[in-house]
Parts: sequence; C-alpha cells; structure tokens
Amino acid sequence: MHFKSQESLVAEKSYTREDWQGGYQSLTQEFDYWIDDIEGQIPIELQGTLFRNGPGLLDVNDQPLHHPFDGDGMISKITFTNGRAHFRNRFVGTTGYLAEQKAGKILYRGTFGTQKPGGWLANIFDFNLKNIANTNVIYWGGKLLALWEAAEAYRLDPHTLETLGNEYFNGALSAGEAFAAHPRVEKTCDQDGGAPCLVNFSIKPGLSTTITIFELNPAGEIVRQHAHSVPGFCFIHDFVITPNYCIFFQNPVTFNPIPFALGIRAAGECIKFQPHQPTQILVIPRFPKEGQLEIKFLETHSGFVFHHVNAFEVEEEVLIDSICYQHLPEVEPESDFRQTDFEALSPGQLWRFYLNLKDGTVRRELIESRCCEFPSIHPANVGHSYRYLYIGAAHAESGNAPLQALLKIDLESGERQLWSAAPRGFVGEPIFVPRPGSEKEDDGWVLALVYDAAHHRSDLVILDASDLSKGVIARLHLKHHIPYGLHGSFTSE
Ligand code: 3ON
Ligand code: FE
Repeated sequence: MHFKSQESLVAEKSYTREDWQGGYQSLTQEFDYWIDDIEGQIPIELQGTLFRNGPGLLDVNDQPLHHPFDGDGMISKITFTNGRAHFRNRFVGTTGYLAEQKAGKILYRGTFGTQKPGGWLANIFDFNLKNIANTNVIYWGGKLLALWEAAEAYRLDPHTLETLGNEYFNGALSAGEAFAAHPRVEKTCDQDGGAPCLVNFSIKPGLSTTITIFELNPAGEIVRQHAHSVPGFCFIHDFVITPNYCIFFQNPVTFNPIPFALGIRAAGECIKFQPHQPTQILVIPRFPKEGQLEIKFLETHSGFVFHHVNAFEVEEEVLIDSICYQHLPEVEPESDFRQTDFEALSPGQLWRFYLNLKDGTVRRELIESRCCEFPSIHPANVGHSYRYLYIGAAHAESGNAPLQALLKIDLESGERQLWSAAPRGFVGEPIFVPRPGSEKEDDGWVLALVYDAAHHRSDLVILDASDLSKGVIARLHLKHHIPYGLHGSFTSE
C-alpha cells in the first residue's frame, strides 16, 4: 500500500501535458452535419448561431508551425434551431492559406515565429506577414467577418462559410489597412439615438504608432473614423469602450526590427517586455471636439494585457477590468510551444483599474488571482456597469495552468461559481447568451468548446449561467476535435 503525503496531493497536476497537446493537432477536414450525439437537452429557447475562430492548422503538410497564433483561421459554426444543433467548419480562404495548401509547404513568414524553410537566407528582407484571419469572427451589418489584428478583415458567406474576399467597408478602409480582432458593440449608443454601434480600431506600427478608431452603424457602414498618433511602439490586442471613451493599454514593450529584417527572428520574437517601464493607458474621446486635447495619457504598473473584460464610467472615474500578466510570455526561436512549461509562466489574473480622469491617477485592485483568460459578459452591458463575468480558468486555485474550468464572478457580492472539465477536458472562451426576454443579468446560458482528451474530440457544453456549479445542461459531442481556438460570437439573427 502506498500513501501519498498531503503535500504531494496538493502538488498533483489537474492535467497531463500529453492530454493538453492533443488539442493542438491540426484539423484538416471540413464538416457539415447535424449533431446527434448529445447528453442532456438543448434548451428550446436557445436559438441562433455560435461562430468561433481559431487556428485550424498547426502544421502545413507536416511542417510544424512555430506558434499556434500563426495557424490558419478556421471558422466553426454551431446553429441552434428548435432544440437541434448543426455543425459546420471551414477554413478562411486567405491568399496565404490557398497558396500554401496548393504548394504543400510553408511559403510565408508567420508573425510568431514560423519561418519559411531554408534558414535566415530564405527569410531575409521578407516583410510580408501572412494574414491568417484566425482571431475572431463577428456577424455585423449582414456580414460575417473573420478578423486578424494586423490586416484586413475577410468576408464570408454566413451560411456556407465560403470566403468572399477582403472587406473594405465601401472604401472607407484601404488595402493593407488593418481592422483589429476585438470590436466592441455598445448596445444602445446615445450618439446614434439609442441604436447599437460597433467600435473597432487599427494599429499602424512605426517609430510612432497610429491608432485609428472606427464606429460602425447597424448597416455595417463606418460612420465615424479618427486617427491618433502615439509615441513609441504598440502591441495592442484589445481595447475597451465607454459611452465617451476608447481606452487602450500600451504595454511596456520595445521592438527591435533588425533580427526580423535579417530573417533571423519573426516579428513577434523581436518584441521585448520592459518590466521596469510603466504601462501607459491611452484614453481617447470617442467623439473628439475640435480644439480639444485629444488623448489623455495615464500610467500604471508594468505588466502585459491581452484582454479586457469591460469598462464603465462612474462620475470622473473610468473603471476597467482586465486580465494582466506579470510578463509578456516572450516567444523564443528555439522554443516549442508544444513543450510549454506552464509553471514557468506567470498566470493571467483579473484586476480592476480605477482611472481618475480629473487628476490623472490610477489605482488598481486584484479581483481574481486564479489563472484566467477569455472573459465574457452580458452583451447589453458593454461599456456600462455590470455585475457578472464568465471566464476560462485553471482548475487549481493558484499557479499557471491550461484552462480547464469555467468561472463566474459576481463583482457585487464576490461570489464565485466554478465548473471544471478536469482532468481530461480543456476549455476555450465561454460566451454568455441571454435568454430571450430575460431581465436578470445572469439569466441565460454559457456556451464553450471543451477539448476532451480521453476521446480526442471536442464537445460544446451549455451551462445555466445563473448557476455554473449545477454542471452542464447539455453536452454536444462533435465527431472530431477542434484545435484550441481564440474568439467567437453568438448571433440570434
Ligand atoms: O507593431 C505590430 C502591431 C501588430 C498589430 C507588432 C505586431 C507585428 C506584433 C502586430 C501583430 C499582432 C498580431 C498579429 C497579434 C495576434 C494575436 C493572436 C493571433 C492571438 C492572441 C491571443 C492572446 C491570448 C491571451 C491567448 C490565450 C490562449 C490561451 C489561454 C490558450 O488557449
Ligand atoms: Fe484576443
């Protein structure tokens, strides 16, 4: 008989690396079927489509990619009608995807370390980054758009997922101009007489950075657009909005273009985190008046933020909830993401920032120390005060680990609810979907894809958002796995 000490029980991991690795295999096939393997019942009131995006390929014809963020965008679509669900997935037909599939080899440099075979000589002076359209997918103004932050959106047929080409919004954007991957929708925009408004941005890098803000009406037209120059290099993945402001965290990083130009390192491998420099917070008015000083610059501690949860205004303060890392997980040419040592990295933790716009001070407060990433809230509360958030989380309370659980946080009472798919399940971004006609903020469902290593396939789980700890209402078994994804959205249209 062998007894484990209390200590070794605590140290025991909730996952194995081999299980986790299974979710980073390519899915080359494109499917189209009714999901018939279901545990529990799909709520009849859940009607609409969940779109998801993420890297579908982690290799090109067995040549491994260096980083999952370099993988070609693949859209998955799950449509709920009358208690049934239909699945479809399709790769975004980007120029790069089509060319590489035809050639059967890597033809482009990826942003995060994938290089053309042949060493630096094959990569030197190639500044062409591959638009992989792999980060988010939104349905807005009757258009389905696959987004990647460093280039143009791709427009897809919302039914067949066929790629229709780049989207330039009636010429408001020009070729090469980016449309970022984290748009925010304000459900009722005062400026537009209470109509919904989609706000997005683009980053144009250089010695100083140009941030352009776009506001789109429900018809999908750009109705407001303004550009701002910010000193220094920016790696800005996400932002937040309030009724009056767009807010960006300029993480303390520097960029050395030389190894990139010489073909030695990818662009993303030339970004260096600066632990001794503060994070700059850029507060940009959404409706700038002429003659007004455009940007307010505030400062807070060094750290790296990919994702924000939400922001809202309370008198002269703006409150922002964000997932912060102590360091940017730097991408190294010699490293292999498949061998990630989770414990060696700092976990994402949820902080609340209080920006005083009058005196320019910032204070912050830790809300959740458990490793977490990929937040979601009720869509009606974007830019406004809110009570509940849903987020992917580690199974264990402390330390850095893959996301295996879904966590709900009640920001008012501090109550937490957790549903875990450990030991063999790995979760992606949860999406909150309100129940039609609901009034309570957490009356609805949380939808998430879970990679099940035991069967090497993915499930779509549906949970009751009012009580995650009750477990799943329904678990839809797909016929295959879906590689770990990035973001998605739900549309009831
Ligand atoms: O100046 C340039 C500005 C810019 C837009 C620098 C640059 C070349 C680095 C750049 C491009 C940035 C790009 C293409 C970023 C793409 C990011 C991406 C595809 C994904 C980011 C994901 C973030 C997180 C936090 C993912 C978490 C994943 C898990 C928890 C595991 O499933
Ligand atoms: Fe993101």
